[in-house]
Amino acid sequence: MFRKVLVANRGEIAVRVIRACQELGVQTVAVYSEADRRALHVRYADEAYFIGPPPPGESYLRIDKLIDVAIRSGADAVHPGYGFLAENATFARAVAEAGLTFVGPSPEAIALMGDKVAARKSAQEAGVPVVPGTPRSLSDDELLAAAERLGFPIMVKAAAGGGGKGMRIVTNPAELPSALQAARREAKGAFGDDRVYLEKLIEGGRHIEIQVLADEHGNAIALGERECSIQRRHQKLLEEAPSPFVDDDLRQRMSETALALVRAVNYTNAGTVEFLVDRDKNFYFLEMNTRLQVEHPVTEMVTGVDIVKEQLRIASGRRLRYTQENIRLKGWAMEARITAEDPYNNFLPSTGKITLLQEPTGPGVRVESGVFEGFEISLYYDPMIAKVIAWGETRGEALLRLRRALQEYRILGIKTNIPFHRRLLDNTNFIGGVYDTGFLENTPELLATSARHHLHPAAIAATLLMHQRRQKALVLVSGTGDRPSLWKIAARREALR
Ligand code: MV4
Repeated sequence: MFRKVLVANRGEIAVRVIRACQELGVQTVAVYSEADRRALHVRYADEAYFIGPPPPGESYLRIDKLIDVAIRSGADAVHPGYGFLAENATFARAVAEAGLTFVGPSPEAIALMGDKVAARKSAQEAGVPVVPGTPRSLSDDELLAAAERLGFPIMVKAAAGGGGKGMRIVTNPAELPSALQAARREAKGAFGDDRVYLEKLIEGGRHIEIQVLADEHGNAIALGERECSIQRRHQKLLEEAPSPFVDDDLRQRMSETALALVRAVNYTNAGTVEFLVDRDKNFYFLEMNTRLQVEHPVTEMVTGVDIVKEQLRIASGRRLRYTQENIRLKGWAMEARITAEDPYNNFLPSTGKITLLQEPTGPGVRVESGVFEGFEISLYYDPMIAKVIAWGETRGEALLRLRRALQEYRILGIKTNIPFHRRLLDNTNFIGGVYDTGFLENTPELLATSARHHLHPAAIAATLLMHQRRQKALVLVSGTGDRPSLWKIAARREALR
């Protein structure tokens, strides 16, 4: 195992990686910008080094400074967390060239999966279903012809993109030229690469991803799926594992498909294969994320696998400690991403000093936080300040625990999206597991500022119990306030699709 690991990140994920190192007896080195002098990751690490001004381009994204600190501190490995340089092949290569180990996949795998057109091709060659689309980067004229063949609506995507950046939906041929121009401009600005490709638009799909782990000895396992359809402008807000939509057969097929891709590209370490799943349970490869993901805890809670420790073990050359047969899903987990954003003002980022903070705890509740009372939230970094993850034996118990935890959460000084999450957890379609990637857009009442009431926990529990027994989607007609006598539960006619 490594002696000392440099954590090239900040916030809750830096804290998460430091904790894993501590449990393995590995020393930790934090880096921090001017804005993070008092940050939690600096306090928890064994050593901390100042790397520059608050803008990421002058600190957390400075490969030269990070490598310099790694060498000066005597670290033998670097963990990138997520975001920043986590999927930067140049950084992974620079770490290796400095004689250190990058805790993640090879630079080649990062580069291959970072090129979305090349990733699509690899997937196709491995027998992984992809959305019908263009096979390589084409000129605008070729794209126009290809679009006619594919049929509308289509999606324009950036070859260097991912995560929804540079994406455009086009519903008819007349819109295509301007959409191509806009997508190319956006892609050029964001990635320095204006190549785009087309895919047929899959409507009403769910965003479901498979977590994988692969060691450097040819062993690879899948840790089940995460349901990530609750998103706003390609930012995930809440994730759960397993997915309410996925049955054992679909899970097995998606897992085997994800592992086929892992083997085909000689992928190592932790990774995530993203799929779009349509109403008929057809699934299509979207992209592969070559990093530890924000939502990894829900998988940890239902599998019992510590993904970050496993990353460190794999990077140090050890064999996987699990075979596929060892992986059993137990219970349910749900994660709410807590952001310093005002849900009632278009999710405007909120800044300022946290003047009071009481984080939730208790049975089945895990909080991954990067903040403390007195910490100043700035505009320099991602607004996500913490994640609350609830585990339960059933989906209902996980949901009720998350609800209870968000009720306990006290945070003053900044605005957060906690009230939004509390509404979401009271939405009957969400409670029934009936949602797709269009859910937030199609459910404007989640953002209403009018007075609101909360459902009674027992009403939710009853809804879920009925749902579970009958395998039907149930809709809670009423059941608000503290008067259980008001419950009325109506069975929806159609089975949960
Ligand atoms: C799609 C799609 C539908 N059809 N591609 C979004 C992020 C990136 N990983 C790929 N994404 C999507 N690609 C085709 N051909 C739907 C999404 C998508 C999405 C689209 C609009 C609004 C929310 C979304 C959430 C997840 C995925």
